[in-house]
Amino acid sequence: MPDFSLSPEQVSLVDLARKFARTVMAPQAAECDRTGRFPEEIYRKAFDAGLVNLNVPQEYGGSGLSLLDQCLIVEELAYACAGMTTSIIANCLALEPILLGGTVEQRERFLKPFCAKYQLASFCLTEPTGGSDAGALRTRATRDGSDYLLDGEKCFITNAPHASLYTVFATVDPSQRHRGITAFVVPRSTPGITPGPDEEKMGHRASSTSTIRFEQVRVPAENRLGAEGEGFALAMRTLDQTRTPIGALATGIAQAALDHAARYALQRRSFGRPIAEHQAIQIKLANMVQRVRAARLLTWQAAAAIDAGARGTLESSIAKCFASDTAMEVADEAIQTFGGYGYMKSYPVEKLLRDAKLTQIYEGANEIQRLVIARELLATYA
Ligand code: COS
Repeated sequence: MPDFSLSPEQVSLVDLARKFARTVMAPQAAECDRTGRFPEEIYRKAFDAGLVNLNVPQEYGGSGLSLLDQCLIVEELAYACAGMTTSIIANCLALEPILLGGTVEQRERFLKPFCAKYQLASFCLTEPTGGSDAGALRTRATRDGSDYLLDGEKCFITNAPHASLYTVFATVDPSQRHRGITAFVVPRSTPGITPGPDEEKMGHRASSTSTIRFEQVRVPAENRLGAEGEGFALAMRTLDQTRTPIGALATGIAQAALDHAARYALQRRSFGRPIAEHQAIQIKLANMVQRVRAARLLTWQAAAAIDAGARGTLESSIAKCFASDTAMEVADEAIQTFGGYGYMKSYPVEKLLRDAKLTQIYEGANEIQRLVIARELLATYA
């Protein structure tokens, strides 16, 4: 019988993240959502609390947490504000290629100074002409002596205008499709980098998303992660690690929606009694709690499998896909439980629906997750 209880250390992590989320993040969440403000002071406090760079080993200055521990934290943060959580965990996504593909020397050179103080990093893969078909990216890496020159444009890049470090995927030869893709670590101080203005987004409005342009950006070959052509597999291995925390983030949104709906149902009255006593509402709540718990279990299962050494391609796609669909469904049902009030911006649940939507799209649209799941599944029957 598997033991799903948390260790005392994990309970402490949850307590730390919950306290931070509810006392520091939650009070600012509605204002940041309304104005689109990027609350950098909160991200600094998250860094001081040890809630940023969760995946980086302590020897390099990070928190050195297992994936399951990261998921426990991410769910708590997202319960308070998914947008802020996206900006906080974007560092994990951007730094993962250095952890997976960097040499010991590169990890020392990039991660130690980066993690020594508050800084943000961005993962630069998606381009205006292609997101799902990552193998078709067009940003060029042209060899020039002992350097490369990067030219191209990325889009939908979290934290791009605020980051001091970028992991950039570019191709040394587009005719080779994914076999030409190569990964580089690029400091913001390198000439030729221009982040675009913040996009006006439907949700996750406390996070920053923009394009970023690279024009004749000179990067020394010692900033290349792995060999030429190894970048695509490195991006996929990175996403195998980071899609599970997106499952946790979506679970946090879903749990918040369920909590709001249940509390509202107990105090809102219709036909002479609390609406929680109507079967129509009870059935909604019963379906919601099942989905939320299943999403959490699938997320924990994926994290535990990866922590135990599995590649996790199948498990992380299942967790991300199921939990994000759950967040959408549960937020939708929470709005329905609130009725007209649920549609109003002065109530908290419409934000949850807008935030949930992105979790079905980023780190691989759920159509791509289903493609990955089907491929992995069918391979076990072949
Ligand atoms: N780990 C390691 N290697 C992997 C891998 C993984 N999880 N997945 C694929 N690869 C390797 C394959 O083994 C193959 O290697 P070879 O060249 O040696 O044969 C290579 O990568 C190409 O794989 P594949 O044929 O599966 O590539 P496709 O172009 O058919 O599709 C998908 C790949 C669609 C799965 C990929 O493009 C993808 O995940 N797209 C979504 C991208 C995304 O999530 N973007 C969000 C960015 S962050 S917001």
